[in-house]
Amino acid sequence: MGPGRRSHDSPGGHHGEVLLQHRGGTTVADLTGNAKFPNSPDAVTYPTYFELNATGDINTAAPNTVDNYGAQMLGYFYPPATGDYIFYLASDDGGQLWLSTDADPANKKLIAQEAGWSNARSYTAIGGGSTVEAKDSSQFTGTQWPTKDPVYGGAKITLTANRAYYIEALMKEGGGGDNLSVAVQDPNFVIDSTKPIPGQYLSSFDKASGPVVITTQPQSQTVNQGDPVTFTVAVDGTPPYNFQWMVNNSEVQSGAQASYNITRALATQNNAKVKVVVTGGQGSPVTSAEATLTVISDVTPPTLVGARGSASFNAVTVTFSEPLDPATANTAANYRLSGGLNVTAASLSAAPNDNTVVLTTSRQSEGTVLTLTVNNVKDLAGLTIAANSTIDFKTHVFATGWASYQRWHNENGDPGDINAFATAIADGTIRAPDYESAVTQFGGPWGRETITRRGCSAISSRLPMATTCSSWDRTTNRWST
Ligand SMILES: [Ca+2]
Ligand SMILES: [Ca+2]
Ligand SMILES: [Ca+2]
Repeated sequence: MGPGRRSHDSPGGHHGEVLLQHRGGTTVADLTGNAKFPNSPDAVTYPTYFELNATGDINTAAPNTVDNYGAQMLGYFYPPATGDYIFYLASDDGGQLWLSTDADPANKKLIAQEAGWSNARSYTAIGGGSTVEAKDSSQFTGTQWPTKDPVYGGAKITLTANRAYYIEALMKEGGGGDNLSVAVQDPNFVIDSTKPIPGQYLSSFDKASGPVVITTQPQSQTVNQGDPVTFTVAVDGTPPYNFQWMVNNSEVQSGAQASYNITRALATQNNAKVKVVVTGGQGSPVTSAEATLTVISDVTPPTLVGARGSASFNAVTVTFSEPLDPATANTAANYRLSGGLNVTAASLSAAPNDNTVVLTTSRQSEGTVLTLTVNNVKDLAGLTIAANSTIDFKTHVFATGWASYQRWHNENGDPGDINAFATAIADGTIRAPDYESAVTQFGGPWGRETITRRGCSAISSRLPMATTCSSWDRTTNRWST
């Protein structure tokens, strides 16, 4: 992070922040050791005071947001007067506060830390695992600041009025509550030290102070029908920014997002005009140039890609080459199975997995090759699969020595969330699992999922592992369904 990115000529009133979304750990080392750190954040925002996930009202502390992420807040602090300053850190979980002896990040010194967790804006108390002293720059004995406070044993931080000092706070959240904020006590008690530092004493790290300007215009793009497309703008000037995206002069998205994503381009969106009106912290709103979206029409009918049976012997998961029209995909009569089996229901998975259909069938025999024949199923462009398209697959078999293992994830990809499993089994609907494997003993890393009722019915093993699984049939050595 070289000094070339900064612009600290004057207080812009705002502070830059990067947010890194990743899993595992509660210490700052878990954040700084991540491959995305520091140059590939998942999100960047510009709160107007020194608090992560700021509500926008400095009188209201930030709420808990999510789990398993880390954050870095960085920018410049402008002291209102020359004299001694005390900085306070609060975070959940582990956090660090760094201040440079000047505007150069290379001269930053660790001046406070949170070893455990604290409630939001809890600058003079702790939650657990840390000490009040370590969160106070004047009392933190591990300080790297060159001048020590003779009374309290921490740092004696003497700053010069209106000069830019690089400041950086880091936080790593595991689970439960999450927050990060920094407060300051100034020599004349002008700033409220019980709240985060207001934006008027801060400026952002990577943006120049001044009226908003567009540095990169949205570009015209050509995509195939059904494909995603994203329009992006780059701006400079005093944050924060609001981006009002417009398609054919209609407002489609407003907020902090510098990009506008269309998950599936429609044929009717061919030749659409996309632009964005950007409002910054200073100056008048600026309107971008217009970009044109060109959509190439879909002329390819869907095809069969794969089919597989299930451990419950009453379902077949069918994969197609592209997303399908729900009406035709959900019609059971469009699917035919060999071997005298009936298809009683067809269920198209939700987007973005809507190229997958789960069929409910009459009882399948073990280890049998079946042929699935499909007719009348259409893609989103209305093109119909070739008549009597077929695919073969082999049904599951019971085998000793291992158990099939299936996992359902929540929408964040977190397999530890029991709610994802509850959703997967709700009302007896069969949703394709996010992960499947085989295990040699009962109970994997996500044991909560494998010991519940649905997990049992998905097990195809003769291992003696019944505990909560009352449906184990000792005569047939099968889980009854
Ligand atoms: Ca949390
Ligand atoms: Ca936490
Ligand atoms: Ca197609």
